[in-house]
Amino acid sequence: MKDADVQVIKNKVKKWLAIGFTATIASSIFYVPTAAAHGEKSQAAFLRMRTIHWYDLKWSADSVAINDTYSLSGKFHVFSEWPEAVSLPRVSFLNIGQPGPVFVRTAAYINDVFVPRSVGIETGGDYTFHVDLKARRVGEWHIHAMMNVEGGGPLIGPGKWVTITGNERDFTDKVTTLTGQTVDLENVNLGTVVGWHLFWLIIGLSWMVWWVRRPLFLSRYMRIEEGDTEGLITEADKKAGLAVLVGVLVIIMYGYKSSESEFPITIPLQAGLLGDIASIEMPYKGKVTGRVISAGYRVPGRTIKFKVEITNNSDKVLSVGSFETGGVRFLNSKVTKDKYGYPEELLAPDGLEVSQQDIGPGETAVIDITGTDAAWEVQRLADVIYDPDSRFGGLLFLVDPDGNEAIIEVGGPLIPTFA
Ligand SMILES: [Cu+2]
Repeated sequence: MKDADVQVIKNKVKKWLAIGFTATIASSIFYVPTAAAHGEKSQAAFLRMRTIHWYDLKWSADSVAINDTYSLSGKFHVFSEWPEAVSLPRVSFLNIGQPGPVFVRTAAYINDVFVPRSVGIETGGDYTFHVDLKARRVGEWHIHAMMNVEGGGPLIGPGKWVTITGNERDFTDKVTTLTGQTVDLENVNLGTVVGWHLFWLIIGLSWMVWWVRRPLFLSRYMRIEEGDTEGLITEADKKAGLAVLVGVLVIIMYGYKSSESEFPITIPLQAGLLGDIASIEMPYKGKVTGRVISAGYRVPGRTIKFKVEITNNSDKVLSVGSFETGGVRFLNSKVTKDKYGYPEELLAPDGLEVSQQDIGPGETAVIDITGTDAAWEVQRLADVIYDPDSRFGGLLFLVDPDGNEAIIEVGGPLIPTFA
């Protein structure tokens, strides 16, 4: 290569380094992080639409004080046509999506079964859940329902903002053990942990200081090289070594004995799968069926459309009330109103259009259903165009005159149109 060529390359490298450097500095100055999305938007749309459907969600308050109880409850449906990319939910953990323990979880239930451990849930089933939390950190937090599936990862449900007020120092997390003591989990045995670690650290450091106070490397190295090791380890060193050896063993034994006598009753960590939980019996089960004939969405666009054949074998008139997918709820405002203050960014109060609203007893109807809202785009469900499996899944809620809901699972190939 000629010198001139080398110079050109060098200049190019310099130029790109300068651009990269400027961009890095600029982005770190101008980038103001906002906590708007919390992981779910970046997940593949088809995964969000075909795994867990959360509904009837109730966040108990908009604002709570430190130490107050707050709860998130509702139901979830495990989609039948579970995607291959996620292991079946045989080992699942009901979690809460929050930025660290801003709340502590005091209890969690699926179908009234206490679930501090993982459980198995069945595809196609519906479950109720309830998580009790206790406010711990002051601030505004976005709290999500969430299911962790082994071999699949986090399946994040809808999140809602809640404010915690008060004084963080007042936070306590008291539990009473089976031995009758009441302890505060926030700081239980913290002094003991810190004390023992400091103690051993000091012993270790003292042992080093004992040696380091004399010239350490070069002089000792040279004397060993010359074979003149006389006096490198003195009688006092040997005594100190023996004292430390015996002392350490004695202190370990003492520590063991004293903690044994202070805590005579201890148990190993309680772990293991809690087994499968049976799903709840749903009203209208087996009496109402739906079959998607075709489905599509426009790119770019904010609309999902599908044609579904619904058969109503019940003895009531059923009206199409809402459609839910990936946490976004499209409501037919003539039938369904939001009851519990669903997160605004996920709610389309008037986003559902139907070609036929009511289905009489014994009737089979083919209905065109259109869900339109910015949420389809903002929640990046429209990004299903980038997914390797262009299929959707969702729940269609039909309402009888008494307000009971028949829930139909809908899903199938979702074909984009570009015109
Ligand atoms: Cu969030």
